[in-house]
Amino acid sequence: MNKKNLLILFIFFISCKTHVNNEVTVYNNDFETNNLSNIRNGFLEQYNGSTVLGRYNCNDNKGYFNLTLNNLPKHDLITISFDLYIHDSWDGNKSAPDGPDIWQMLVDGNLYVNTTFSNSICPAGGFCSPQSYPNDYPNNYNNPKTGAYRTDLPGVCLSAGPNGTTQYKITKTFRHTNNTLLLQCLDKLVQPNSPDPKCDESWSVDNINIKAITL
Ligand SMILES: [Ca+2]
Ligand SMILES: [Ca+2]
Repeated sequence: MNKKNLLILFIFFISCKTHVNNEVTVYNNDFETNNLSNIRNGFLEQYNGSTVLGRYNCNDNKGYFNLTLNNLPKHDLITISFDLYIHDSWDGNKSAPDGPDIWQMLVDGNLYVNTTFSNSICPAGGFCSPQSYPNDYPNNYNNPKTGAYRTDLPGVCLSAGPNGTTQYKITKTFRHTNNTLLLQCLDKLVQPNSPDPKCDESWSVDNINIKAITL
């Protein structure tokens, strides 16, 4: 490396000084020990060989969970990540009586995800119900399962048909300095013509990890 390149490299390192200084995991839960501490409206179920938080549907068990963290260390940013499983026949942006099938994530009352998911099967050349994810609802029309991590997972309810389960990796990093944090995940699922709404469409969460970051 010549002197000029060395100087450029040196300047690069100096200018990166404001990057992450410290990163602490303040919450981590794969639910395998049935730990529901800090969680309101928590339910556990086995899915695909793992214990998951869920399943939820607002027409069955209120369709939400709240996770509260107290006494967080001093921090500038928070990163929240988890697996979100969208089970069975979600209808995305469809209107009543099938949808819209909305899912939201809030932190301290602020909306970070406000979207719809569709597990519709697309016939060749035919219509299949679009979803908003990875964008916000309304005004976004993406193909079913856009942005998914896995699309080959089994459904939960046989009566919901062959729609299966779609796995998404949700990750959000945002400015946050309070020493408490309230994470809320919830659905506004619509399917009044189903005798068993939670079997028709539901969701669950696994591997929640929350990091507090100082700059
Ligand atoms: Ca698990
Ligand atoms: Ca629906």
